[in-house]
Amino acid sequence: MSNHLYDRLIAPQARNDSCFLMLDEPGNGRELSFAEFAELASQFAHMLVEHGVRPGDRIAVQAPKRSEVLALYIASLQTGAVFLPLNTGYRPNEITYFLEDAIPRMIVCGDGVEQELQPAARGIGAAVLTLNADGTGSLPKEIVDRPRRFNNVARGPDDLAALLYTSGTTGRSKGAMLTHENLLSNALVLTDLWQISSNDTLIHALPIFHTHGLFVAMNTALIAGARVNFMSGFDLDAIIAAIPESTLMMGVPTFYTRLLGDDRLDRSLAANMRLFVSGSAPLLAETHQAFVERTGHRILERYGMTETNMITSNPHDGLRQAGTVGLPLDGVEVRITGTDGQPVSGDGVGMIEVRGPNICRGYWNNPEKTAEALLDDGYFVTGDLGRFDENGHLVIVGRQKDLIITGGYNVYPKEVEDVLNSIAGVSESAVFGVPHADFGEQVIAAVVSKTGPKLNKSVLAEEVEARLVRYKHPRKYLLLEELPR
Ligand code: MCA
Ligand code: AMP
Repeated sequence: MSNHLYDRLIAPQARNDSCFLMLDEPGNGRELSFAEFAELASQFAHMLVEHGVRPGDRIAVQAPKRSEVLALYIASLQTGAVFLPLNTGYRPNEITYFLEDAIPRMIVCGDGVEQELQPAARGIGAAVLTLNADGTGSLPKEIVDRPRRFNNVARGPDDLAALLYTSGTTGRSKGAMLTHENLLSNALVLTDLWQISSNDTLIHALPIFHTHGLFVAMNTALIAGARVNFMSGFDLDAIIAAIPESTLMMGVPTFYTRLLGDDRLDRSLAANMRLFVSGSAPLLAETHQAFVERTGHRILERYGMTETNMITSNPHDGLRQAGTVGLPLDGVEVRITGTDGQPVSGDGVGMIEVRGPNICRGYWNNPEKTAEALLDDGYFVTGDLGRFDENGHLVIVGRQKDLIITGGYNVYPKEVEDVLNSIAGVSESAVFGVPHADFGEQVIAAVVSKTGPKLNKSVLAEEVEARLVRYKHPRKYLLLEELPR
């Protein structure tokens, strides 16, 4: 049956025996062809159906970066389910919130956290399967001897394909509801714009629980029939070794500053490379320039959001201008509005608002936040401030939302402050970002104690450690008598 996203991502590759994934994971061999991957996904689809997964059900996955997770993503599409990837570093209390909000039919996690997630899973009646970094766990066992073909459930453009949680300035994380068409339209435009083809080999060192690593990188590679060097994470030596054999890399700015910090990066190393793409956080103009001088390559910067997929991109051919995020993608409209909500003329600064087939349907179970973000005329309010330059390129000048981006991960100060403020002895706190050479920004907390015994920094750190994923942790605590206002 017709399945909007699957039919473009996988169906054309279903008999393609050429290499799709180059894997460094135990138990899977070195390479997986497109055809083998399609069969693996179908086996997972049979498994999902046997577990009672119905169209519209959510499949929550907090599992290591392995090809089985990609296959589960595709299997979710095939069965009409909604894929819900979760950061592998989230603490059980963070995961419990997502589970209780999304009420998935199935949860896939590592053996190490299974026991901790079981009570929440029982509460919502979800099955729990496990997948570990070494490929062991109950999930892989479940697909042995399953048929390698699956009759897909019919899905149209507006059906949900994925639910990705993204934090907000106020309140808890919200699940952005992404449809088949949101993902497909964006992947088609990017594949075309960045001229990705079956001649490409992509260095994939990003996590696959975010838009960047999962959709921008993997959907485009699938559509183009490109080969993917699927690395378990960012390993500088592995990337340096892969560059001469590769043509394409996608990364956050930290990838590029780390590469620049290594003397092995030079023109000859990068001679085979066709394109370096950066996004998720601002790429400093000096990083762009240093990269040109060292390698001869102009990093192509693009801009997007979980809720909108990619919005703008610098051109493949033409002016790739440092400090700008480029032109609106084909089919995507971008406008700048003032505080009165009216479009700003010329190069005036204002709120970046976006409309197009890439914009999510809204937030799961959250009509109020949906109404705040999605305007009646279809524009989505990004919370980013920007202006257009004389070439029509978008320049992001700041953010109206209170957000720190560290190494491409978003930290909303309010969420960290809420944890700090709940600790006995804390009167109030302020969490903010300071520039950081490796991560772009670093999280710092200023904390005021209630009158009484002085606060102990290690108590603060312990509490934060238990309740928040590592990248949200303040790297420094300033104990103050009062907050400077
Ligand atoms: C790791 N650490 C971090 C971060 N990553 N701390 C703050 N911010 C981070 N991003 C911690 C580690 O836990 C460790 O802590 C210490 O910092 C050093 O870790 P290191 O080994 O250097 O880190 P790493 O494993 O090499 O990871 C750095 C990384 C990674 C490769 C930059 O953070 C990463 O893959 N970032 C990409 C995130 C991403 O995909 N973002 C896209 C979302 P300790 O040793 O003290 O325990 S945005 C998106 O999808 C939108 C739509 C878009 O536009 O793309
Ligand atoms: P998220 O939805 O968590 O993926 O984060 C999206 C946010 O990341 C955007 O609203 C921007 O603030 C920021 N972002 C993404 N790409 C860029 C970029 N190229 N330059 C500056 N900020 C970016």
